Amino acid sequence: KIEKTRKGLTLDFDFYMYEKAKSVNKALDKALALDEPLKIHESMRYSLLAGGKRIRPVLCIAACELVGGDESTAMPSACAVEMIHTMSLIHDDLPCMDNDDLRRGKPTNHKVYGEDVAVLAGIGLQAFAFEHIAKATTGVSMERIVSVVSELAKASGSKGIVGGQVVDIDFTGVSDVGVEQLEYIHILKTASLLESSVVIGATLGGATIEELEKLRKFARCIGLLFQVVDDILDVTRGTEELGKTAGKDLVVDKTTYPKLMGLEKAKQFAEELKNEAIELLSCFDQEKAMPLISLSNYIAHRQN
Ligand code: GRG
Repeated sequence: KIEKTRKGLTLDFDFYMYEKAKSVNKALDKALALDEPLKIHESMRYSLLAGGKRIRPVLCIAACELVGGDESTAMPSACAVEMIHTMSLIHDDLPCMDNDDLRRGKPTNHKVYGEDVAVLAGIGLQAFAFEHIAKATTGVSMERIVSVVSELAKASGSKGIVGGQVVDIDFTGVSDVGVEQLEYIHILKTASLLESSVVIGATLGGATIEELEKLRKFARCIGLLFQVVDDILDVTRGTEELGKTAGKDLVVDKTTYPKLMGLEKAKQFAEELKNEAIELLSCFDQEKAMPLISLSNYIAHRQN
């Protein structure tokens, strides 16, 4: 698909995404070798290399390139962001969380390796993410690397995905969750890692404080947009309120944007978030901003 901006600039987005995801997959495969002890590395690699859209690492690389950095400078952190994302998916699928049997079309990690190994694979991925940033990042000042580590640690902790998950669990089954509470959950649970992917890429690329501020706002918009679209897709795919797992006997009582505001208003909200995100990029060179503009459109209109 050829993406065109208001100013008539174009980008072959499918090709862009394909090429970037290919580079990320290659880097992930190389970063996490099948080493001793074999079982844990096999389990970590099983989920890390199981496919996935690779949106977070591509956002990280695109933000780095937008402010003048190279793909290679962002790659170790782009891989780290995907490792944290994979860790959260492994743990999200566990019997004590969502109890899912399938992820990315394959049996979940605990179904293949057992619950004990799956928990450890998540922890192993989290630790390795930070080791990889520290060991493999080159050509960036220590100050910026420390800032990247701090950004990713925050996004994966109690003020990020862990916090979002805990509040989400607390609200499961509660019938009067409001839009503000829903937004709070999703900013932590989903948007924080997407936001940090962009901020980390821009930090590594040498962004100024002003550029970082703009890009953080942009990323928060697309982070929330990602979740609103996820909720809309649940309705349009007909999976809302149904456990995604065949063997699951519980009906998940989950508050979503379409449930709170209706499908049409949720779609309208998604469109507003996308427009706001793209507007926040207007201060950048529009040709260089094309990948992030196209990624915003992709997140808004994705079908999976
Ligand atoms: C132990 C640090 C730690 C965290 C675990 C389980 C948990 C705490 C948090 C859950 C976080 C979670 C699974 C959020 C949902 C995010 C989301 C919308 C995932 C789907 O992302 P996609 O569509 O997936 O990018 P692919 O498969 O394409 O990568």
